[in-house]
Amino acid sequence: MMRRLETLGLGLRARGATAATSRRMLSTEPLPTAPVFEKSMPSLATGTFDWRDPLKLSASLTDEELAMYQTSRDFAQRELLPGVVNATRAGTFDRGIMNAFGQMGLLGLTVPSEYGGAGAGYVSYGLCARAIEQVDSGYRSAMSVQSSLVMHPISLFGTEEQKQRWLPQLASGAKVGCFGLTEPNHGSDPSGMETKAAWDGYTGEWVLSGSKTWITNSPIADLALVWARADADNGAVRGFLIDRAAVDRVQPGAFATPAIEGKLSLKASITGSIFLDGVRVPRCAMLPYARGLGGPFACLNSARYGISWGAMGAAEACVEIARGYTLERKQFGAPLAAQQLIQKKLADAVTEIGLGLHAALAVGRAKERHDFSPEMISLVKRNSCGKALEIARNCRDMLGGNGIQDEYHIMRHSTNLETVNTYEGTHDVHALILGKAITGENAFVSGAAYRR
Ligand code: TGC
Ligand code: FAD
Repeated sequence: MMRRLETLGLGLRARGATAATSRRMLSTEPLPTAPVFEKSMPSLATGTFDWRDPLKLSASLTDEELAMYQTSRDFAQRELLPGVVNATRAGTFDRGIMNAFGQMGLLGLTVPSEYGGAGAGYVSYGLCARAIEQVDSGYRSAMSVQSSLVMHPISLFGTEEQKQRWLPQLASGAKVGCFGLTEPNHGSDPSGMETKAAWDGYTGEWVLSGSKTWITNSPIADLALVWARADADNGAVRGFLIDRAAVDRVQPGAFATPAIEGKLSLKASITGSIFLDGVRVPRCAMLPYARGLGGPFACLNSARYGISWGAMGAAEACVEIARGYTLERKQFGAPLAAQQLIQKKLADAVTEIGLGLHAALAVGRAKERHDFSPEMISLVKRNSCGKALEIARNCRDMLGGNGIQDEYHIMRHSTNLETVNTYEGTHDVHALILGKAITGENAFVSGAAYRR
């Protein structure tokens, strides 16, 4: 075999030398001089690497979007960060934050300006969610429930009268809204909804009975958007705007919203139940243009999208803190940041944040082009929440014992992200939404198919 290769002129090359070298080794000719390169080749990598913006997200944003991000970030760091540790220790939400959001124009960012909104795009909305969640997921919750789950549906499904009445007050923070979909027996599967709206033809009112649980802002809400099955509409799911003050005037106690105690997550956010004991609301309280579960799910599309940015904001805050800490902290005679395992954790985190923010941006642009599907939103909501939770846990680990101290913030982000990974569709529910779209098979087993 070797002989055949040598006959073909390939033998020497097969042992690591070229035909030209082997000929030259036998010759007495002078060796050719090495070529002189006048200039070194220019590097094509002319950009610089910024670990805070590893994939140059800012280069894909407009000046207006960058300004909105910077302004909301400055606001969050200046006004929200100083009080968040004590608010979490006390388990309280400062109602004044809603007014501050209103003054900053952060409520109803995508709602048209004629109703008090900012008329901004979805990317701006996402960037603001990111900036607020860099401080606390609970503060982003308060902002996004009001914006995506109360103002957005009124704007999308409401009458002109409903818009005029509620949107400007919600935009300024003068009124607080909440969104009641989840029930004690129906969380991931709202199709089992038991809350009823009975039509009283004598008085021309809807009479609401049932209960909702785990409702952000319900204890302080002036307005509750409650989803219920309307008997006069073949049990279709419809949205009702409940004005707390109006109900309390004529039916004290019929509308109750006690706070849920004992939370170990989102402690700086207020969460409660809603109990409806024959609450009477006028005909005009129903959102006329939402019928079926598609109504609440359309609102969730907007809120879930915001979370895909927000969760990455929480992760960014954790990385910033962990990087600073490990640069300062010395063990075994060297900064922790000089150790390979620490660098790998930081590299993984910065990678996932860069990718996650770009994915959220892609969905935001698709939303702005009206070219998105709910599955795209499931993908980024699920990815951002799962990755942010893992990043927060790793960052907590990098701080060792100090990592469990609230003054270092990371443990608070980590416990908050447990909720963010659960609400608005759990991590696994979004996997099943994607699985259905990928395979065409529906993994949500219906009660009728279930046999003990
Ligand atoms: P399915 O049969 O698939 O759909 C029923 C109807 O709804 C429509 N639809 C959607 N429309 C718009 N956007 C979406 N994302 C939609 N998803 C479904 C669908 O087209 C259909 O319409 P139609 O006209 O044919 O009737 O419904 P299903 O019962 O099989 O649903 C399964 C599943 C898992 C998708 C759904 O139940 C789900 O998403 N579950 C998760 C529940 C959830 O996310 N709850 C959130 C509560 S609110 C909250 O957590 C706020 S936290 C706020 C904070 O503090 O930030
Ligand atoms: P369940 O549905 O009981 O799920 C329990 C577990 O089972 C989860 O791991 C889930 O992934 C898994 N599971 C469920 N179904 C399946 C399946 N088919 N296959 C495999 N696994 C499955 N709701 C509102 O309406 N408005 C609000 O403002 C609001 N704010 C919230 C604030 C906080 C702090 C929290 C914690 C929740 C809030 N929620 C709100 C409720 C939230 O949306 C629900 O908690 C969430 O949808 C999950 O429902 P569940 O808690 O009943 O869990």
